[in-house]
Amino acid sequence: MSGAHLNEIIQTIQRARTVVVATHVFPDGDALGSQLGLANVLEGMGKTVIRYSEEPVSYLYDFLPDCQRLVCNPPDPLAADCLIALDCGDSFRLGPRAERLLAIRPAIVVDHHAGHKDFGDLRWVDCGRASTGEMVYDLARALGAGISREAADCLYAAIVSDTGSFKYASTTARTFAIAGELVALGVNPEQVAAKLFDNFTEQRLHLLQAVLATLELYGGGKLALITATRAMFEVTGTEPEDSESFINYPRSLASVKVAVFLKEKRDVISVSLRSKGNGYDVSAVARELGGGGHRNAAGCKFCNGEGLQEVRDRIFSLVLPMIERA
Ligand SMILES: [Mn+2]
Repeated sequence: MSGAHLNEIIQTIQRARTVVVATHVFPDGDALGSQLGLANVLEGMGKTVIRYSEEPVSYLYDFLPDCQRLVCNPPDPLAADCLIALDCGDSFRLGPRAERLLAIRPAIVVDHHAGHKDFGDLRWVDCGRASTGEMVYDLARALGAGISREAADCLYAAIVSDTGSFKYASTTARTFAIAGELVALGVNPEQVAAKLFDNFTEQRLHLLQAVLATLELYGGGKLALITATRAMFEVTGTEPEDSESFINYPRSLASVKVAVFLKEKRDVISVSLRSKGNGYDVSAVARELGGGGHRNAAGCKFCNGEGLQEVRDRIFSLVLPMIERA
């Protein structure tokens, strides 16, 4: 375990009495698992912990221990001894109240995003790590803290989420070693996987049916596109969060190198990008369009009234040349 400010991070956390733990907006399994897991670890060390989240947690993750303890109001910056921002590649990912959160000093940043843009006072950023959950595990060990069953469940869910169930190229021997230690602490992998993946409602399956019917292939089968329109959400009585993980279906095609999922939400079109292997860096595509992420999993948003066709064309103008180059 190494990092520019790691020793200072450990000393700062050890000294702190009140800690605010935050993560990125629209939090995924790694974000929430890391946040709730670390919060639990810190409470185990006798600290007062404030779990900040911009919005209430999605039903997809409400099985995570202590998620009902997330609060939507940032505390008075003077009332906390430090902030820990987890899984945020950029300060704006902390949400509209990032500035107020970052007024809590020192601000500690733990992250693994490619193209991470430095912010905060003390940083541990390692793009070679498969998940922030993995880094939180190492941080807990470096703090000499105990890891409860609840914290272990959170960190395991974080790791499974960000490695695509140990499938992505970012998965290392260290990832498995940490997952193994979490299982030794009592995590039941079948239970966590069931909560994360076998959690569909009937409406959500109907949404999947409609979305998969939009499948289109380009670039000799290397590029797959699926689309979820506003009408599909309305007809099936679902919300955009119900389309979480649908991107894995086009990605599952043997010929596909890059999968693209366009989601038409109320006034935004969000784009999920997935790729396989080292030759297709979708985080570069996302960054070019104002988003971010990892080499094999990234995303961006279009908020200026662009139509689906226009968004598709902009994505393809970057992805198709990448496919031809590889
Ligand atoms: Mn992550």
